[in-house]
Amino acid sequence: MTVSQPSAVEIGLMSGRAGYVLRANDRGAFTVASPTLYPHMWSWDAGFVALGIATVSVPRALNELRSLLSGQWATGMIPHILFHEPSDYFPGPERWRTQVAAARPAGVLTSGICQPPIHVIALSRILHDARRKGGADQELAEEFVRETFDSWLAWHQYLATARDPYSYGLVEIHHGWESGMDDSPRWDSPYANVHPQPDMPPFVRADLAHVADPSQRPSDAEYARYLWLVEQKVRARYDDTAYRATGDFVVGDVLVSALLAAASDLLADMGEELGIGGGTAGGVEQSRAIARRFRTGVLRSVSPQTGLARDLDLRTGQWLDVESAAGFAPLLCGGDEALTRRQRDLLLGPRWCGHSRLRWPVVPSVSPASPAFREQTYWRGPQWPVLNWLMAWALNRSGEPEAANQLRLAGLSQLIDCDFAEYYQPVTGETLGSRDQSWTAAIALDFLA
Ligand code: 2M8
Repeated sequence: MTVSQPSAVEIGLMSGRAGYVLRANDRGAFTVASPTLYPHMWSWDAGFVALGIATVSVPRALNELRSLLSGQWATGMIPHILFHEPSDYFPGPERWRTQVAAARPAGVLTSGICQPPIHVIALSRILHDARRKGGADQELAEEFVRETFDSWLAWHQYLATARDPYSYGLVEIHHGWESGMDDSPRWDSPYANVHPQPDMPPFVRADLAHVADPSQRPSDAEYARYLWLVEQKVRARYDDTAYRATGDFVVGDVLVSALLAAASDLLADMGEELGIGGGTAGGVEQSRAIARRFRTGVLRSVSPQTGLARDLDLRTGQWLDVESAAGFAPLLCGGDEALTRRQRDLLLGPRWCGHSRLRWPVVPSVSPASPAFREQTYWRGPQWPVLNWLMAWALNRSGEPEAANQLRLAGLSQLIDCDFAEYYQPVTGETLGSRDQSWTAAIALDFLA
Protein backbone atom coordinates (compact mmCIF):
# COMPACT_ATOMS: atom_id res chain seq x y z
CA MET A 1 0.00 0.00 0.00
CA THR A 2 1.42 3.43 -0.88
CA VAL A 3 0.64 6.22 1.53
CA SER A 4 0.67 9.84 0.45
CA GLN A 5 2.05 12.93 2.13
CA PRO A 6 -0.54 14.65 4.39
CA SER A 7 -1.86 17.96 3.00
CA ALA A 8 -0.77 21.32 4.43
CA VAL A 9 -4.16 21.66 6.15
CA GLU A 10 -3.86 18.20 7.72
CA ILE A 11 -0.34 18.97 8.89
CA GLY A 12 -1.49 22.24 10.45
CA LEU A 13 -4.42 20.58 12.23
CA MET A 14 -2.36 17.67 13.48
CA SER A 15 0.50 19.70 14.85
CA GLY A 16 -1.92 22.14 16.49
CA ARG A 17 -3.87 19.37 18.18
CA ALA A 18 -0.72 17.42 19.19
CA GLY A 19 0.71 20.57 20.77
CA TYR A 20 -2.59 21.11 22.57
CA VAL A 21 -2.51 17.52 24.00
CA LEU A 22 1.01 17.98 25.33
CA ARG A 23 0.12 21.33 26.91
CA ALA A 24 -3.01 19.84 28.49
CA ASN A 25 -0.95 16.95 29.93
CA ASP A 26 1.75 19.31 31.21
CA ARG A 27 1.76 19.58 35.03
CA GLY A 28 4.47 22.24 35.19
CA ALA A 29 7.73 20.35 35.67
CA PHE A 30 6.60 17.10 34.08
CA THR A 31 4.06 15.65 31.65
CA VAL A 32 1.59 12.91 32.61
CA ALA A 33 1.68 9.91 30.28
CA SER A 34 -2.07 10.34 29.69
CA PRO A 35 -4.81 12.39 31.34
CA THR A 36 -6.63 9.70 33.37
CA LEU A 37 -5.23 6.18 32.82
CA TYR A 38 -1.61 7.19 33.53
CA PRO A 39 -1.61 10.35 35.68
CA HIS A 40 2.15 10.25 36.44
CA MET A 41 5.52 10.51 34.72
CA TRP A 42 6.64 7.26 33.07
CA SER A 43 10.30 6.82 32.23
CA TRP A 44 10.37 5.86 28.56
CA ASP A 45 7.25 7.92 27.83
CA ALA A 46 9.19 10.94 29.14
CA GLY A 47 11.97 10.33 26.60
CA PHE A 48 9.53 10.37 23.67
CA VAL A 49 7.61 13.28 25.19
CA ALA A 50 10.81 15.32 25.47
CA LEU A 51 11.64 14.94 21.81
CA GLY A 52 8.12 15.98 20.82
CA ILE A 53 8.14 19.00 23.11
CA ALA A 54 11.56 19.99 21.74
CA THR A 55 9.95 20.76 18.38
CA VAL A 56 8.09 23.55 20.19
CA SER A 57 10.35 24.45 23.13
CA VAL A 58 13.87 23.16 23.74
CA PRO A 59 14.02 24.54 27.34
CA ARG A 60 10.76 22.80 28.30
CA ALA A 61 11.96 19.54 26.72
CA LEU A 62 15.19 19.65 28.70
CA ASN A 63 13.19 20.30 31.88
CA GLU A 64 11.22 17.14 31.21
CA LEU A 65 14.45 15.13 31.22
CA ARG A 66 15.77 17.06 34.25
CA SER A 67 12.58 16.25 36.10
CA LEU A 68 12.95 12.56 35.23
CA LEU A 69 16.51 12.57 36.58
CA SER A 70 15.21 13.88 39.93
CA GLY A 71 13.93 10.34 40.48
CA GLN A 72 17.23 8.58 39.73
CA TRP A 73 18.25 6.06 42.39
CA ALA A 74 21.72 5.95 44.00
CA THR A 75 22.36 2.79 41.99
CA GLY A 76 21.94 4.80 38.76
CA MET A 77 18.55 3.26 38.01
CA ILE A 78 15.94 5.57 36.50
CA PRO A 79 12.64 4.28 37.92
CA HIS A 80 9.74 3.48 35.64
CA ILE A 81 7.25 5.79 37.37
CA LEU A 82 7.75 9.06 39.26
CA PHE A 83 4.75 9.81 41.48
CA HIS A 84 5.02 13.59 41.64
CA GLU A 85 1.39 13.97 42.77
CA PRO A 86 -1.19 11.77 44.53
CA SER A 87 -3.72 9.91 42.34
CA ASP A 88 -5.82 6.76 42.20
CA TYR A 89 -3.35 4.98 39.87
CA PHE A 90 -2.73 1.41 40.93
CA PRO A 91 -0.14 0.21 41.89
CA GLY A 92 0.76 3.50 43.58
CA PRO A 93 3.57 4.28 46.07
CA GLU A 94 1.89 2.41 48.93
CA ARG A 95 2.13 -0.79 46.92
CA TRP A 96 5.71 -0.23 45.71
CA ARG A 97 6.90 0.53 49.29
CA THR A 98 10.28 1.73 48.04
CA GLN A 99 11.09 2.99 51.54
CA VAL A 100 12.61 -0.49 52.05
CA ALA A 101 15.30 0.39 49.47
CA ALA A 102 18.45 2.17 50.60
CA ALA A 103 19.06 3.51 47.06
CA ARG A 104 15.72 5.32 46.60
CA PRO A 105 15.89 9.06 45.88
CA ALA A 106 15.01 11.77 48.39
CA GLY A 107 12.13 14.11 47.63
CA VAL A 108 10.11 12.10 45.12
CA LEU A 109 8.17 8.86 45.37
CA THR A 110 8.91 6.33 42.64
CA SER A 111 8.27 2.75 41.58
CA GLY A 112 11.14 0.30 42.08
CA ILE A 113 11.76 -1.08 38.58
CA CYS A 114 12.91 0.54 35.33
CA GLN A 115 12.00 0.83 31.62
CA PRO A 116 13.82 0.85 28.25
CA PRO A 117 16.72 3.37 28.04
CA ILE A 118 15.36 5.59 25.29
CA HIS A 119 16.38 8.85 26.99
CA VAL A 120 19.82 9.49 25.50
CA ILE A 121 18.44 8.73 22.04
CA ALA A 122 15.91 11.51 22.64
CA LEU A 123 18.53 13.83 24.10
CA SER A 124 20.87 13.35 21.18
CA ARG A 125 18.08 14.20 18.77
CA ILE A 126 17.15 17.29 20.80
CA LEU A 127 20.80 18.40 20.79
CA HIS A 128 21.05 17.86 17.05
CA ASP A 129 17.96 19.99 16.36
CA ALA A 130 18.99 22.66 18.88
CA ARG A 131 22.31 22.99 17.06
CA ARG A 132 20.49 23.43 13.79
CA LYS A 133 18.47 26.24 15.36
CA GLY A 134 21.61 27.71 17.01
CA GLY A 135 21.57 30.59 19.53
CA ALA A 136 20.10 30.12 23.00
CA ASP A 137 18.60 26.69 22.23
CA GLN A 138 21.99 25.33 21.23
CA GLU A 139 23.69 26.79 24.30
CA LEU A 140 21.04 25.40 26.63
CA ALA A 141 21.12 21.93 25.08
CA GLU A 142 24.92 21.72 25.15
CA GLU A 143 24.99 22.94 28.75
CA PHE A 144 22.37 20.34 29.66
CA VAL A 145 24.44 17.54 28.15
CA ARG A 146 27.51 18.72 30.12
CA GLU A 147 25.44 18.94 33.31
CA THR A 148 23.79 15.51 32.97
CA PHE A 149 26.40 13.38 31.15
CA ASP A 150 27.42 11.55 34.33
CA SER A 151 23.81 10.84 35.30
CA TRP A 152 23.06 9.19 31.95
CA LEU A 153 26.31 7.27 32.13
CA ALA A 154 25.38 6.07 35.64
CA TRP A 155 22.00 4.90 34.29
CA HIS A 156 23.63 2.94 31.49
CA GLN A 157 26.26 1.53 33.83
CA TYR A 158 23.54 0.35 36.18
CA LEU A 159 21.95 -1.64 33.35
CA ALA A 160 25.34 -2.94 32.19
CA THR A 161 26.42 -4.15 35.64
CA ALA A 162 23.56 -4.77 38.09
CA ARG A 163 21.45 -6.10 35.20
CA ASP A 164 24.14 -8.06 33.37
CA PRO A 165 26.35 -9.39 36.16
CA TYR A 166 27.77 -12.23 34.06
CA SER A 167 28.43 -10.07 30.97
CA TYR A 168 26.12 -11.98 28.62
CA GLY A 169 25.51 -8.74 26.71
CA LEU A 170 21.76 -8.89 27.42
CA VAL A 171 20.05 -6.63 29.96
CA GLU A 172 18.19 -8.67 32.53
CA ILE A 173 14.64 -7.57 33.33
CA HIS A 174 12.81 -8.56 36.51
CA HIS A 175 9.27 -7.71 35.46
CA GLY A 176 7.43 -7.61 32.13
CA TRP A 177 6.70 -3.92 32.89
CA GLU A 178 10.43 -3.25 32.57
CA SER A 179 10.23 -4.15 28.88
CA GLY A 180 7.53 -1.52 28.30
CA MET A 181 5.55 -4.27 26.51
CA ASP A 182 3.70 -5.52 29.57
CA ASP A 183 1.66 -8.50 28.31
CA SER A 184 3.62 -9.24 25.12
CA PRO A 185 3.65 -12.94 24.17
CA ARG A 186 7.43 -12.55 24.57
CA TRP A 187 6.78 -13.10 28.28
CA ASP A 188 4.15 -15.87 28.21
CA SER A 189 6.64 -18.63 28.83
CA PRO A 190 8.56 -16.90 31.70
CA TYR A 191 5.27 -15.76 33.27
CA ALA A 192 4.09 -19.38 33.32
CA ASN A 193 6.70 -19.82 36.08
CA VAL A 194 5.44 -16.87 38.13
CA HIS A 195 3.18 -18.17 40.89
CA PRO A 196 1.46 -15.62 43.14
CA GLN A 197 1.39 -16.93 46.72
CA PRO A 198 -1.55 -16.68 49.13
CA ASP A 199 0.34 -14.23 51.37
CA MET A 200 0.33 -11.59 48.59
CA PRO A 201 -1.71 -8.57 49.81
CA PRO A 202 -5.10 -8.34 48.03
CA PHE A 203 -5.58 -5.67 45.35
CA VAL A 204 -8.20 -3.94 43.23
CA ARG A 205 -7.30 -2.89 39.70
CA ALA A 206 -7.91 0.75 38.75
CA ASP A 207 -7.01 0.56 35.05
CA LEU A 208 -10.22 -1.08 33.80
CA ALA A 209 -12.28 1.96 34.82
CA HIS A 210 -10.49 3.99 32.15
CA VAL A 211 -10.94 1.79 29.06
CA ALA A 212 -14.01 0.99 26.99
CA ASP A 213 -13.39 -2.76 26.85
CA PRO A 214 -11.39 -4.89 29.32
CA SER A 215 -10.15 -7.17 26.50
CA GLN A 216 -7.91 -4.29 25.40
CA ARG A 217 -5.94 -4.67 28.67
CA PRO A 218 -4.07 -7.54 30.37
CA SER A 219 -6.27 -10.13 32.14
CA ASP A 220 -6.78 -10.45 35.92
CA ALA A 221 -4.57 -13.55 36.01
CA GLU A 222 -1.79 -11.57 34.31
CA TYR A 223 -2.25 -8.70 36.74
CA ALA A 224 -1.92 -11.04 39.73
CA ARG A 225 1.46 -12.15 38.37
CA TYR A 226 2.53 -8.53 37.84
CA LEU A 227 1.65 -7.72 41.45
CA TRP A 228 3.39 -10.83 42.73
CA LEU A 229 6.64 -9.76 41.08
CA VAL A 230 6.29 -6.33 42.72
CA GLU A 231 5.91 -8.16 46.02
CA GLN A 232 9.05 -10.20 45.33
CA LYS A 233 11.01 -7.03 44.55
CA VAL A 234 9.82 -5.46 47.82
CA ARG A 235 10.76 -8.58 49.79
CA ALA A 236 14.24 -8.43 48.21
CA ARG A 237 14.38 -4.76 49.31
CA TYR A 238 14.90 -3.87 45.65
CA ASP A 239 18.39 -5.33 45.79
CA ASP A 240 19.06 -6.84 42.35
CA THR A 241 21.32 -9.61 43.63
CA ALA A 242 18.80 -10.63 46.30
CA TYR A 243 15.97 -10.58 43.76
CA ARG A 244 18.01 -12.65 41.28
CA ALA A 245 18.42 -15.31 43.97
CA THR A 246 14.72 -15.49 44.79
CA GLY A 247 12.57 -13.89 42.07
CA ASP A 248 10.43 -15.82 39.60
CA PHE A 249 11.04 -13.71 36.47
CA VAL A 250 14.58 -13.07 35.16
CA VAL A 251 14.84 -12.59 31.40
CA GLY A 252 17.45 -11.10 29.03
CA ASP A 253 15.56 -8.48 26.97
CA VAL A 254 16.82 -7.85 23.43
CA LEU A 255 14.99 -4.58 22.86
CA VAL A 256 16.28 -3.02 26.08
CA SER A 257 19.76 -4.30 25.20
CA ALA A 258 19.65 -2.83 21.69
CA LEU A 259 18.44 0.53 22.99
CA LEU A 260 21.22 0.49 25.59
CA ALA A 261 23.79 -0.19 22.85
CA ALA A 262 22.45 2.58 20.58
CA ALA A 263 22.08 5.07 23.46
CA SER A 264 25.59 4.34 24.74
CA ASP A 265 27.12 5.07 21.35
CA LEU A 266 25.17 8.32 21.15
CA LEU A 267 26.29 9.30 24.67
CA ALA A 268 29.89 8.64 23.68
CA ASP A 269 29.41 10.72 20.50
CA MET A 270 28.02 13.65 22.50
CA GLY A 271 30.83 13.33 25.03
CA GLU A 272 33.45 13.43 22.27
CA GLU A 273 31.85 16.37 20.48
CA LEU A 274 31.61 18.43 23.66
CA GLY A 275 34.93 17.32 25.09
CA ILE A 276 33.37 15.71 28.18
CA GLY A 277 33.55 12.21 29.60
CA GLY A 278 37.18 11.86 28.54
CA GLY A 279 38.70 12.55 31.95
CA THR A 280 40.05 10.07 34.44
CA ALA A 281 36.71 8.28 34.62
CA GLY A 282 36.87 7.71 30.83
CA GLY A 283 33.09 8.04 30.38
CA VAL A 284 33.32 8.05 26.59
CA GLU A 285 35.32 4.84 26.49
CA GLN A 286 33.06 3.22 29.09
CA SER A 287 30.07 4.09 26.94
CA ARG A 288 31.68 2.61 23.84
CA ALA A 289 32.43 -0.59 25.75
CA ILE A 290 28.81 -0.88 26.89
CA ALA A 291 27.65 -0.33 23.29
CA ARG A 292 29.96 -3.06 21.99
CA ARG A 293 28.99 -5.64 24.62
CA PHE A 294 25.24 -5.24 24.19
CA ARG A 295 25.37 -5.01 20.39
CA THR A 296 27.23 -8.33 20.42
CA GLY A 297 24.67 -9.79 22.82
CA VAL A 298 21.78 -8.73 20.57
CA LEU A 299 23.38 -10.07 17.40
CA ARG A 300 24.12 -13.38 19.12
CA SER A 301 20.43 -13.77 19.97
CA VAL A 302 19.23 -13.76 16.34
CA SER A 303 17.46 -16.88 15.12
CA PRO A 304 19.01 -18.01 11.81
CA GLN A 305 15.57 -19.29 10.75
CA THR A 306 13.42 -16.22 11.37
CA GLY A 307 16.09 -13.49 11.25
CA LEU A 308 14.59 -12.02 14.45
CA ALA A 309 16.37 -11.40 17.76
CA ARG A 310 15.19 -13.51 20.71
CA ASP A 311 14.91 -12.83 24.42
CA LEU A 312 16.59 -15.32 26.75
CA ASP A 313 14.82 -16.80 29.77
CA LEU A 314 17.65 -16.73 32.29
CA ARG A 315 15.74 -19.02 34.66
CA THR A 316 15.39 -21.87 32.16
CA GLY A 317 18.15 -21.02 29.67
CA GLN A 318 15.62 -21.07 26.81
CA TRP A 319 15.56 -18.69 23.83
CA LEU A 320 12.09 -17.21 23.46
CA ASP A 321 11.03 -17.54 19.82
CA VAL A 322 8.16 -15.08 19.41
CA GLU A 323 7.42 -12.94 16.37
CA SER A 324 7.20 -9.62 18.24
CA ALA A 325 8.48 -6.24 17.08
CA ALA A 326 11.30 -6.59 19.64
CA GLY A 327 12.80 -9.08 17.19
CA PHE A 328 13.93 -6.06 15.17
CA ALA A 329 16.34 -5.09 17.97
CA PRO A 330 19.37 -5.52 15.63
CA LEU A 331 17.96 -2.84 13.36
CA LEU A 332 18.11 -0.46 16.33
CA CYS A 333 21.68 -1.18 17.37
CA GLY A 334 23.24 -2.06 13.97
CA GLY A 335 26.52 -3.92 13.68
CA ASP A 336 25.79 -6.40 10.88
CA GLU A 337 24.97 -4.92 7.47
CA ALA A 338 23.63 -8.12 5.90
CA LEU A 339 21.31 -8.62 8.88
CA THR A 340 20.17 -4.99 8.71
CA ARG A 341 19.13 -5.50 5.07
CA ARG A 342 17.42 -8.78 5.92
CA GLN A 343 15.52 -7.11 8.78
CA ARG A 344 14.54 -4.12 6.59
CA ASP A 345 13.02 -6.47 4.01
CA LEU A 346 11.30 -8.51 6.70
CA LEU A 347 9.90 -5.40 8.40
CA LEU A 348 8.44 -3.98 5.19
CA GLY A 349 7.39 -7.39 3.87
CA PRO A 350 4.17 -9.45 4.11
CA ARG A 351 4.69 -10.86 7.62
CA TRP A 352 4.96 -7.35 9.10
CA CYS A 353 4.13 -3.85 7.80
CA GLY A 354 3.15 -5.22 4.38
CA HIS A 355 0.68 -7.77 5.77
CA SER A 356 -2.48 -7.72 3.64
CA ARG A 357 -4.88 -7.40 6.61
CA LEU A 358 -3.35 -4.22 8.05
CA ARG A 359 -5.32 -0.99 7.80
CA TRP A 360 -2.10 1.04 7.84
CA PRO A 361 1.34 -0.33 6.87
CA VAL A 362 2.96 0.45 10.22
CA VAL A 363 4.71 -2.02 12.50
CA PRO A 364 2.34 -4.15 14.62
CA SER A 365 3.53 -5.25 18.09
CA VAL A 366 3.20 -8.89 16.98
CA SER A 367 3.22 -10.23 13.41
CA PRO A 368 -0.36 -10.80 12.14
CA ALA A 369 1.01 -14.04 10.68
CA SER A 370 1.92 -15.34 14.14
CA PRO A 371 -0.42 -17.64 16.10
CA ALA A 372 0.18 -15.34 19.11
CA PHE A 373 -1.37 -12.33 17.30
CA ARG A 374 -4.45 -10.74 18.98
CA GLU A 375 -6.07 -7.83 17.18
CA GLN A 376 -7.07 -5.70 20.12
CA THR A 377 -5.18 -6.86 23.15
CA TYR A 378 -2.57 -4.38 24.28
CA TRP A 379 0.97 -5.51 23.36
CA ARG A 380 -0.25 -8.73 21.68
CA GLY A 381 -0.82 -7.29 18.21
CA PRO A 382 -2.05 -3.68 18.18
CA GLN A 383 0.07 -0.97 16.63
CA TRP A 384 1.89 1.40 18.99
CA PRO A 385 2.94 4.62 17.24
CA VAL A 386 6.09 4.90 19.37
CA LEU A 387 7.29 1.53 18.09
CA ASN A 388 6.79 2.71 14.55
CA TRP A 389 8.78 5.85 15.39
CA LEU A 390 11.61 3.70 16.72
CA MET A 391 11.69 1.57 13.57
CA ALA A 392 11.70 4.68 11.36
CA TRP A 393 14.50 6.16 13.48
CA ALA A 394 16.49 2.94 13.17
CA LEU A 395 16.03 2.77 9.38
CA ASN A 396 17.20 6.36 9.00
CA ARG A 397 20.22 5.63 11.14
CA SER A 398 21.12 2.59 9.09
CA GLY A 399 21.10 4.58 5.85
CA GLU A 400 17.57 3.65 4.69
CA PRO A 401 15.85 7.07 4.45
CA GLU A 402 13.25 5.94 1.90
CA ALA A 403 12.10 3.02 4.01
CA ALA A 404 12.08 5.30 7.07
CA ASN A 405 9.94 7.84 5.25
CA GLN A 406 7.50 5.12 4.24
CA LEU A 407 6.93 4.30 7.93
CA ARG A 408 6.76 7.97 8.83
CA LEU A 409 4.05 8.71 6.24
CA ALA A 410 2.06 5.61 7.15
CA GLY A 411 2.36 6.55 10.84
CA LEU A 412 1.08 10.06 10.14
CA SER A 413 -1.87 8.69 8.15
CA GLN A 414 -2.78 6.50 11.11
CA LEU A 415 -2.84 9.56 13.38
CA ILE A 416 -4.81 11.80 11.01
CA ASP A 417 -7.97 11.68 13.19
CA CYS A 418 -5.94 13.42 15.92
CA ASP A 419 -7.17 11.13 18.73
CA PHE A 420 -3.52 10.34 19.60
CA ALA A 421 -4.55 7.01 21.04
CA GLU A 422 -2.35 4.80 23.15
CA TYR A 423 -2.53 2.00 20.53
CA TYR A 424 -4.44 1.07 17.37
CA GLN A 425 -6.41 -1.94 16.20
CA PRO A 426 -4.20 -3.00 13.28
CA VAL A 427 -6.95 -4.46 11.07
CA THR A 428 -9.72 -1.88 11.46
CA GLY A 429 -7.58 1.14 12.39
CA GLU A 430 -9.80 1.75 15.46
CA THR A 431 -8.27 3.68 18.37
CA LEU A 432 -7.67 1.66 21.55
CA GLY A 433 -6.71 2.28 25.19
CA SER A 434 -6.26 5.83 26.37
CA ARG A 435 -6.90 8.91 24.20
CA ASP A 436 -4.62 11.96 24.25
CA GLN A 437 -1.64 9.77 25.10
CA SER A 438 1.37 12.09 25.45
CA TRP A 439 3.97 9.98 23.66
CA THR A 440 1.68 9.49 20.64
CA ALA A 441 1.17 13.26 20.31
CA ALA A 442 4.91 13.75 20.80
CA ILE A 443 5.99 11.45 18.00
CA ALA A 444 3.43 13.06 15.68
CA LEU A 445 5.16 16.39 16.32
CA ASP A 446 8.55 14.84 15.68
CA PHE A 447 7.34 13.18 12.45
CA LEU A 448 5.96 16.55 11.30
CA ALA A 449 9.06 18.59 12.20
C1 2M8 B 1 1.89 0.74 30.07
O1 2M8 B 1 2.38 0.23 31.29
C2 2M8 B 1 1.80 0.53 32.58
C3 2M8 B 1 2.67 -0.10 33.65
O2 2M8 B 1 3.95 0.46 33.61
C4 2M8 B 1 0.38 0.06 32.79
O3 2M8 B 1 -0.13 -0.71 31.98
O4 2M8 B 1 -0.20 0.46 33.82
C5 2M8 B 1 2.89 0.30 28.97
O5 2M8 B 1 2.36 0.53 27.70
C6 2M8 B 1 4.21 1.05 29.13
O6 2M8 B 1 5.07 0.75 28.07
C7 2M8 B 1 3.99 2.56 29.20
O7 2M8 B 1 5.21 3.20 29.47
C8 2M8 B 1 2.94 2.93 30.26
C9 2M8 B 1 2.55 4.41 30.23
O8 2M8 B 1 2.24 4.81 28.91
O9 2M8 B 1 1.75 2.15 30.08
